Amino acid sequence: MPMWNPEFESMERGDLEKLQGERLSKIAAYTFNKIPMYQRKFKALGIAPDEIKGLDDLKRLPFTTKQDLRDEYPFNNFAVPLEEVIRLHASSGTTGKPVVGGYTQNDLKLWAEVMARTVTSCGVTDKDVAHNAYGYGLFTGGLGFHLGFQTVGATVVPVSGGMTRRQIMLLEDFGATVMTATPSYSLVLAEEAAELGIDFKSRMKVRVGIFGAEPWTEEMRQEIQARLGIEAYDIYGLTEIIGPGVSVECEHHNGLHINEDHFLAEIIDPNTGEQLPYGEEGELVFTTLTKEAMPILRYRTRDLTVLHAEKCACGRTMVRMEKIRGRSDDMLIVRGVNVFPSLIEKTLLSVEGLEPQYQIIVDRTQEQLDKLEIWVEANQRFFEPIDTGALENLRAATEAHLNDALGIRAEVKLTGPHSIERSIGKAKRIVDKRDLYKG
Ligand code: DLL
Repeated sequence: MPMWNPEFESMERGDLEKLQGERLSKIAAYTFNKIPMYQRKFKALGIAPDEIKGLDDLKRLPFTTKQDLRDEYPFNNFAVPLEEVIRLHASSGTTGKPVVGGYTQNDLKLWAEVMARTVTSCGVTDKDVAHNAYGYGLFTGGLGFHLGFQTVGATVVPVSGGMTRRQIMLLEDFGATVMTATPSYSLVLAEEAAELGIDFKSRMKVRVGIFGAEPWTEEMRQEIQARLGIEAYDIYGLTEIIGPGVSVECEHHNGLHINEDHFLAEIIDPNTGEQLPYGEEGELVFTTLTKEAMPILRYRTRDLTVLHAEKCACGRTMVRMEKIRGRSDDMLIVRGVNVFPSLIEKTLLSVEGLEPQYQIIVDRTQEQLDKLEIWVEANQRFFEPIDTGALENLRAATEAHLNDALGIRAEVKLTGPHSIERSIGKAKRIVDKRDLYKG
């Protein structure tokens, strides 16, 4: 499969590291000179920007957290005056103030470049019709993909999220060959098609799906590929760094290549902040090397993964990150036991008779004990007519599987088709009612 920019995407690692080192020393000086927050951080650590000479000095630089950005809300962490900022985006943050992203003309050119690399990596060309169901608006998904498709010359359909029934019509009538959405919304589209009596696999021309913006397991990929009859690619990104375009899979699906000439990645131990070597799991941290409006040093994403630096069979030399394993702040602690939502998803998808629609509910009983409930939809066939015996067997089997996998007791509630709320963007899979009791 071709690359959009082989000069950089398959650069010798030695040359790449040299380039990264030069860019790092420039961006350290730039952030220090332009952003008061970084001036304070450098001073607190007792370092001067001219001490940052290359990649080896990365670990001396200060971290940036989401809270740091909130403290500078909305524009205090911008390195340029607002006249030079030509676009704003914001994260969907459900609590408190959102994180803002600002872009200069050059930042939008950079975004177009990394998104063109991204869609090319998934096999998209100017011959494709791209149905873009990521939300357009403050969320970076819609407009980020729009820029990428436009840059490679694909025919982009800026449908955004929602009006699912109409999307099915447009997917068919416009002959989309590529679709983009959150993985959970791709299943909503599949479900709506089925309800309309349309066999997605045979009626639609869609060949490729590019899915991200929320965690999804390998099992979920298999489920989506089987239901839609497409090849599904994982894409990762975040508002703080640029939006989508940070990393994406290639045709080998063995990790997501990071656009490392622009976004320098490291893995740290989330408890100590120490850098970890390639191959070890930890928190993903990014430094932007070329951004103008909102350069960021060592941003702590809270996303957990592993980096691999061996060259990929596709020819790209950029490091690969494994599929995100979870977020350090998403991990549930139930009765003192760590529970990863991704493990729940994996387990549920391995049980025949369940649908890929679930919600995890954590609550506290009167005895102050944590209670873990998993609501999951059972296949329609159990309800026409309702077969309570079979449902009870399925429930018990699911509970046994979960208890084995998690090591603690989870109560399973099987629900009927469509009973769990569908989302057009990021799915809300976890409801932690214990939050209600916090002061
Ligand atoms: O979700 C940007 C994006 C748009 C990525 C479209 C991919 C496609 P935010 O709204 O700022 O930005 O959310 C960023 O979402 O820190 C991860 O926790 C999560 N996330 C994003 N992509 C993935 C993925 C966009 N492929 C946060 N797998 C990140 C798992 C993901 N989690």
